[in-house]
Amino acid sequence: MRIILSSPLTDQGLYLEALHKFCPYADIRLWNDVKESDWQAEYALVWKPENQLFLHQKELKAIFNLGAGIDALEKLPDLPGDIPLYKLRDAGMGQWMLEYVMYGLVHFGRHFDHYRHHQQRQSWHPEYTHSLQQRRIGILGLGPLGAFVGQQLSQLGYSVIGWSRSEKEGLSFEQLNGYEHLDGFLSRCHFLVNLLPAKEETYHLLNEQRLMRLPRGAVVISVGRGSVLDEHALLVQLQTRHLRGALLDVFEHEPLSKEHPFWKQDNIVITPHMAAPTQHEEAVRQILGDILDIELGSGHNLI
Ligand code: OXD
Repeated sequence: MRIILSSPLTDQGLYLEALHKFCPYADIRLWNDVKESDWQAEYALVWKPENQLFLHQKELKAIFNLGAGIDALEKLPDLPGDIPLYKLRDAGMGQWMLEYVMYGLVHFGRHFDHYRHHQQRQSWHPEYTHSLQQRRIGILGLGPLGAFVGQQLSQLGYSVIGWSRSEKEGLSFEQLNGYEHLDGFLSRCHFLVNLLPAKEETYHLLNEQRLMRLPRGAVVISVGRGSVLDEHALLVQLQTRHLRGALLDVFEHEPLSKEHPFWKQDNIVITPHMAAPTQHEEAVRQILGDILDIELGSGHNLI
């Protein structure tokens, strides 16, 4: 089996290590090492690769995106449209995402941001709060990660509601589907977790009018793609205190520029797109399983 790997912005050595461990007989090469040659791969494992790769590699049977979001890959002009494209589904990222979301719930839900300010003023000041289980957590986007986070939270006893365009099967929590139910969904979320991908139809989906639908004092946790949120509208809702706070891991433009007003907004917590890093071994395991399915003629996990 011939595999080409191109993930120039990450540690490719970790993928190589996992590939050699689980697939010792495969011929695995880095794009940089073969781009001047005629060597052709059957499978490409990529994360933000050069467009050139797809002009050179003409025998690919499938392309694997080494992440959950395929927005960067889809922007490449020469990404072949006729070769199956796979993305990472959970591959170990779900647990990381869950922990990140739980941090946001506790940080704002239990007023840790206030205590930080109290500490700076040496002020002993316990604050009344609702139990987190009395608040509703809305999961916007029920792909593999959204479904995982929602299921886990609901099993822990939290009140969870999900929204996606079309109905997802096998979920044990309430879901609303379709744009006609989006406003109703938002109006019930004390915590809104954005796990939507970047697509034309999700661009600025959370605009001013929709953010206003959230109950007063709601918290936004954004971990899907930044372009889903109209950042200016979010800032206004946070400044007017219609929204209680936001934990943001993804932004419309990354890295977030030094001038961006989010940095100085006291009720925003910023993290640098680290909520759910790809787990190399789990990712490689999932991909090799998919390759086996393809080789056996039962590949079915297309996007
Ligand atoms: C992903 C990401 O899409 O890291 O997996 O954002």
